[in-house]
Amino acid sequence: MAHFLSRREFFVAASVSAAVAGSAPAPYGALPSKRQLQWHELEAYAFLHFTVNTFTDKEWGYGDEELSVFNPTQFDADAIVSALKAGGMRQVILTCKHHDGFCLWPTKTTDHHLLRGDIVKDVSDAARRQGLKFGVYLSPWDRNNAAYGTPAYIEIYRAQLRELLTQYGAIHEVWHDGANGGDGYYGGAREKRTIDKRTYYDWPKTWDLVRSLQPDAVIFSDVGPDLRWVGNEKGYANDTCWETYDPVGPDGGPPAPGFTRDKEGQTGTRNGTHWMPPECDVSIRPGWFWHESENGKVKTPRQLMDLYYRSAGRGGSMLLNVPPDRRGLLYEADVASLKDFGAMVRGTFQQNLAAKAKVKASHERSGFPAANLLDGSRDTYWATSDAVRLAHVEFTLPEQTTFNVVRLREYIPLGQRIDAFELDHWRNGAWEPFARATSIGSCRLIRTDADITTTRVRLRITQSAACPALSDFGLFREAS
Ligand code: FUL
Repeated sequence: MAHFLSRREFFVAASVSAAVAGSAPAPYGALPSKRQLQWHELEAYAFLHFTVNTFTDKEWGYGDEELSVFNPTQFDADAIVSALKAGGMRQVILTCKHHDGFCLWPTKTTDHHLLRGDIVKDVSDAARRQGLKFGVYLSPWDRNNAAYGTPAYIEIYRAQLRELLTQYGAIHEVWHDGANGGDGYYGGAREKRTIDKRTYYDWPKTWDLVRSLQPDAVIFSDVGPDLRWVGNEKGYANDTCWETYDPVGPDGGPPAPGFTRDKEGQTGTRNGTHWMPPECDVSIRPGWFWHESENGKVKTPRQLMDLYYRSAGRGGSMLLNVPPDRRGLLYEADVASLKDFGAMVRGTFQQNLAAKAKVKASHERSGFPAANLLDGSRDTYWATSDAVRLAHVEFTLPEQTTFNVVRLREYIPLGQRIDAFELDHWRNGAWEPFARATSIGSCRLIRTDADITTTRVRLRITQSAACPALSDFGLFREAS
């Protein structure tokens, strides 16, 4: 079969040959895999929490729910996916089985599944039709299954994964929850079962299975291997947030999902041994599942935008939960908020106000001109020559320009190199600093407190572990 290089492959190949010729910078530290690079481009995507809880008004089902409880009357996967798409979501992850053990597909592994239809099929088909990627959440904790706590359950869990990863086309993310509260129905035993989170699930074996069935899927858990939990369910990473991370257990020993120093995920580890960027999960409502009592507590587009800056804008992703209601549709208030949020993101970033700037860089490396920062592509980049860590780039705008958002991206195939930077604008005949920050990684968004109107902006790299390599610089005015 003829193999044509994709744009990314072409540029990676080009930079590799440039490296051979001695002009491309050497990579620094842990590097992203191809599947992680693809994931970085998603930036915002959705979670759908949907199970018996939607009908019983709970957050954690006990596992003894009647199958007939799950009874959406107007379920419409296309309507759900198109509302998510309007909100700018590029992927959808479905809770195929939550802690209650109720499966949203007609699995052969247990009788505890929906009575008719196949919600996993409907949502994955709708996502594919509308150009969104699809991911699966499969709760390791199963409060229904009689075998939970024994080795037999691990085989059931893997068989469920195998069904999900072989029957529904391409899967782009697999989500392993670390939560476990102990008690449950467990086939009628109604007791508390405690497992050793470090050993019971034998995660490496399960992840090998995921790799063998869906090699392009990123795997999320508290400890990766591809994506880390950001350590809170409020949807934000810290202002300093590294793409690399070395998770450890609460006791300082080996970590496992549900057995980490959670809060460390918010910042990550500078110079960590693993490229393991943060996924920032949050619900559009207080709970993960739909509750009538929360219909008046839907986050506003402004609140969602702020979370976008603090997740996607700090090198991670925004994973926004929008739970279907008892009809099997997204509730009107959620749909309205999503729509306005999506319009705000699109409106803000549709035009780079620096696109026509004249660019002048210090210590520019030949063949990697700073003008590449403005071409809107992640595949071209600017870099300084090897010995230069501190550098600056000036952008002279064709006219007085007003902005309040700055976007920077490092060329991450070469690792996370930059430690700190500052931004200045030209005001009354002199440079005046207006922002100072640390980590950049795949995407750094700076939202200024006030509008800035100027004809010149300057980026100063003030600390870098290796010569800086940036792929994007943009100025934007936030759409209201
Ligand atoms: C947690 C779960 O316990 C919640 O119910 C929800 O699924 C959230 C995304 O993860 O660990």
